[in-house]
Amino acid sequence: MDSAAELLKYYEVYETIGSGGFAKVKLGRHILTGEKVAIKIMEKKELGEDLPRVKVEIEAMKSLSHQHVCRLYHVIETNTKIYMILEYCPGGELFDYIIAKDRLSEEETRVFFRQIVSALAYVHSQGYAHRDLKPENLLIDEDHNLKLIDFGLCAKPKGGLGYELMTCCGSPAYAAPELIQGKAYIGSEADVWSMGVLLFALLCGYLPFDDDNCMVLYRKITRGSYNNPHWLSPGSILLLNQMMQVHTHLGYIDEDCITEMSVSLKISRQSTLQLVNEWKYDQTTATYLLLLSKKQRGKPVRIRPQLPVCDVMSCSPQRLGVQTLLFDDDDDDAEDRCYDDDLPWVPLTPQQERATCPSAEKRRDQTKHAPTPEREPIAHHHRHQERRERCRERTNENKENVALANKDADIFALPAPRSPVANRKATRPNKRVLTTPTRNNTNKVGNKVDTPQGGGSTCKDPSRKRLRERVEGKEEEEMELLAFSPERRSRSLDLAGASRGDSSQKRRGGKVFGSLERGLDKVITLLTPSKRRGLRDRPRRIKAQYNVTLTSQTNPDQVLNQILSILPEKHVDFAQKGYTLKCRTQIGDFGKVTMAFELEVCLLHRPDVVCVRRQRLKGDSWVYKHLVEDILSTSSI
Ligand code: 6BF
Repeated sequence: MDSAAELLKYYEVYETIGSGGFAKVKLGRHILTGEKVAIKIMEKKELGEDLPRVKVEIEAMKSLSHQHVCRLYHVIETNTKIYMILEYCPGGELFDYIIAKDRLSEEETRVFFRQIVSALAYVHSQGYAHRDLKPENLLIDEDHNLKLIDFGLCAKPKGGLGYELMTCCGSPAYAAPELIQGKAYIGSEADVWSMGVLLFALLCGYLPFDDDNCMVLYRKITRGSYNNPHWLSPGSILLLNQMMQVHTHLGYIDEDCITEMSVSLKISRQSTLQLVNEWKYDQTTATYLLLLSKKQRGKPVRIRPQLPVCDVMSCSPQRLGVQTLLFDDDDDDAEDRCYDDDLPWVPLTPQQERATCPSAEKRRDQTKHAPTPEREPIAHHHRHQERRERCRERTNENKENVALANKDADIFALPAPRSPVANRKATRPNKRVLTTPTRNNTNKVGNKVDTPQGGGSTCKDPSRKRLRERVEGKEEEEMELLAFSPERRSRSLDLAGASRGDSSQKRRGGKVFGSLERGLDKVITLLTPSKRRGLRDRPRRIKAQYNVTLTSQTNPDQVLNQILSILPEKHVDFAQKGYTLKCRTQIGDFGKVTMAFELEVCLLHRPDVVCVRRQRLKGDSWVYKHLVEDILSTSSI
């Protein structure tokens, strides 16, 4: 029987709502119940090597049942096609929701992020790792709840989730360092990293690690360097920092703690590391874990100098074990410690200095990199002097900071060093660097605060911000390749190239889509307004939705014409159906369509103005965001 006939026995099929690498998703209705569904349609012939991925997705979704995981209802397999009937999420992608709002408040982020965490905790508890977490893979249902989709890249390691995986997958911007480095990794840990990136995207409206050059992006991710915009609360900063932890070469033991301990113990870092790695649950273990705990609560990673009073109290090193190590109960005594020149001088690590004196950190700017294992070679007396000054500043500023950080302290549990998974986790000091804020003013303001020093690639000017490519469908699998192959990336995805006029596609006499391959339903001739009226007399009246851009105009034809005149400039091919423009960009790569979206001029109910409804059908979300922003802002509507 014909494939479609089999589907049509049970479902009414409506318009396409999206297409990925090898699947098309259509709206549908289950005939028996009348309920709406999403129908994912895959052509077996086109699947080729991706067929196993579809099987993986189906098997995973069959065994998952959770309020924030998209439900699979029905699988129809015919000779030529596979249909997956899935839960209907009319709110569309979380991605579009974020960009429509520029960014979300912490309150709204909290609601969504809890749902994401609960979905992932469940998925992990079932032995799966998702491996492609991004806001495009979270849909919003009719109750405004999130549903996780796209399990095509998920993995279920045979020995359980603690076992390492090797396949490099997902979208580079959301991928954990160990993943893009091609190392073995723990799937659930990689998901936690991606959740950190996702959380950042929710709170900021742009990506923490972004660059047009794959190698630069790769370096940013492996360093774990990103900028914290000024609007993030200390709690958010801390949480993000915890989620985007880079493994270090020290075998996933925290470098700062080791540095601090090695100085205090007066032994090499290597020896310190060996001692810690014995996990004897002795003084060394306790020191390490307590230092780590301090760090995780946003306190300086610091061992107290040995106080002379110890000798009086017979707290000899022997009695206490490896070495007498006294800890700060809190940081209240910081000032005393700083000014007490009689005490043995314990130098501060660069990280400690930052943690101790936020103002010093601000001067340095907010760009932070991986910790340097060695201490800074600054002359002793000079440092001493500097330290005094910093401590003076600190008494004014740091208490407040620590107090803020402490509010969130109990979110973070100490890692259990014995468990193989936790053993791999290293904590690192705050690190963040260059971000690429969007055009909105708030972000610009934020960017001023985040004056990066070293990297030089922060784009203050949004037009300079080049766009991230879609790594979707088949390309997702080749992520490793993409990460190392800038040429390939620019060949298929160079938007700037297209706007320079590299595209060979030229529009003539109003005909659109010219020789573009089959794809959008029909080639439509640009119609004059009078003919257009025949198709649709007047624009649709709609209610305000988040994928709608309001204009200040009242004449829809004028708005339409403004958009029509700008599209060729932006090298966007389009077909017109009444007040709807079906748009595509075709960039370089042998006529490959890299993006498809719709713009529809509509009338809003209240206020009575013209608006433009946008809908992305295909292509990288961030590229789409910038292109549509560009079109609508240049159209002067
Ligand atoms: C599982 C993949 C899925 O979709 C949008 C709507 C309705 C339902 C939004 C616009 C009508 C209703 C006007 C990929 C491209 C969108 C999502 C696509 C993948 N796996 C779905 C489920 C989609 C799924 C479930 N519901 N929907 C959906 C989306 N619209 N208004 N981007």
